[in-house]
Amino acid sequence: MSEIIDLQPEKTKVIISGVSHKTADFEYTMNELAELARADNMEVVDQVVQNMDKPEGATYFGKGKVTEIAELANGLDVKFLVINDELSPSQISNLEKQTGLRIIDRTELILEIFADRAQTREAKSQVEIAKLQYSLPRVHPSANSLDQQRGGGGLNNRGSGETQMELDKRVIRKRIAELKQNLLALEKSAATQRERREQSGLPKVALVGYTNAGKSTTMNQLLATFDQLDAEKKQVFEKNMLFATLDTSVRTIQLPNKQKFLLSDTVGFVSHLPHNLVASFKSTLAEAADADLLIQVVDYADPHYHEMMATTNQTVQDIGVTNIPMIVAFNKADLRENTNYPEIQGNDLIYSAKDPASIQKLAEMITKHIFADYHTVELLIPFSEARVLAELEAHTSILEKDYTEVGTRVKVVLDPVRYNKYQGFLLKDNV
Ligand SMILES: Nc1nc2c(ncn2[C@@H]2O[C@H](COP(=O)(O)OP(=O)(O)OP(=O)(O)O)[C@@H](O)[C@H]2O)c(=O)[nH]1
Ligand SMILES: [Mg+2]
Repeated sequence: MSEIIDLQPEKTKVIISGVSHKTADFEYTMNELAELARADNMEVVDQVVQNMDKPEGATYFGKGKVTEIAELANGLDVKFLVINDELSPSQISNLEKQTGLRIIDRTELILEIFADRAQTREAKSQVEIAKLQYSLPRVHPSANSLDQQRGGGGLNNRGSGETQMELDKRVIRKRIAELKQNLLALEKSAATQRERREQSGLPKVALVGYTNAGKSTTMNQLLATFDQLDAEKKQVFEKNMLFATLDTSVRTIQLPNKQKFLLSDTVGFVSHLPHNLVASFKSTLAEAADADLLIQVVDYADPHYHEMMATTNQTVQDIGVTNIPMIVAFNKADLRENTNYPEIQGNDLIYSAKDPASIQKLAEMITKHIFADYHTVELLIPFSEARVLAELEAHTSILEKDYTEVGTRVKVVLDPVRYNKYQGFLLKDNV
């Protein structure tokens, strides 16, 4: 009999905890924290909540709670405590001393998941910068090390400890500078690619939304429906886990009427996304900031979809996106009871990314939005104006083309700028 080998790494047992300020979304953020912990290969064995107006300055939890947590962890043989907030460096070190537990705050947890998921050089550098920035104020003097725990560490040791700490910080700062330099080079080439796409004159549509909402699935289904030739090799990674996508992918989609647009899929959001991380990912998110239309994908089957939308809207604002029209696409309708789909409601769509009719509807809505001020016209281009024909062929959707005695007749879809530019060749307007 062959032996069964379990390749899953062992799960780390943790207790999750938080201070409830009696806000409505506390329970939701605690559930989300449990999900995040699971995404980082942890097993949540218990949960501790303290109700109070605001956390204690020195230890985050009150004195009694700290003792309670230490005893609970001891009884459950747990060595890690995950906390639903970003803590100050001194809160973390005080709590670690008083409980004997390793404290992981929300920010560190999210950074860990991102670090684990990052695949490309760009994503890896972005995450490393955010992690180093997080660690900078948390570098302890080495007096905090084993030596001191044993009761050693007089004045002299302390002095050398501080020197070591300064040294550590210098090394970290240097590494951050190095990574930023490398990123700059990568960003430049991403910006160049963006410019090249800009010159293509194609409208840009970006999928945004909470992690695991179905953005990548939506992109893949649009590709499979409208770009059958290359769909397979253009597919992006989709999976039932938090932060499946960390990089931006851009694909060209051609609709049956030959109109083309660029579709981008990017990193998903979560509430209280660490500030450093958002800053680091700004370049990755630039595709969204550049878009002509945003599609916010929402997991309509999740009872907390309202909070998820609020988080998404906030994050979109944080990355400096304003004034871009948005379609809210309520996904996973197949998992809800008594929900008709696909169904258009005003500017929004209720759909399932796994349902072909839904994907058709979504494509129609996209078309309506981005091609609203486009004109389908017939032009007659004299043979002497070969350059005009070349430009049309490169940058627009030509629906029909034939040759007459006086020139080339084309039926073509023009954006507003080109519509004005080629008035002189107009044969038939708005056909
Ligand atoms: N039942 C059902 N499942 C769906 C639907 N759309 C997506 N899913 C599933 O939801 C999970 C997450 O989908 P993704 O497309 O990876 O989600 P995402 O928004 O790209 O997530 P991140 O990359 O983490 O931000 C996958 O397991 C999908 O198969 C849907 O309409 N119905
Ligand atoms: Mg994705």
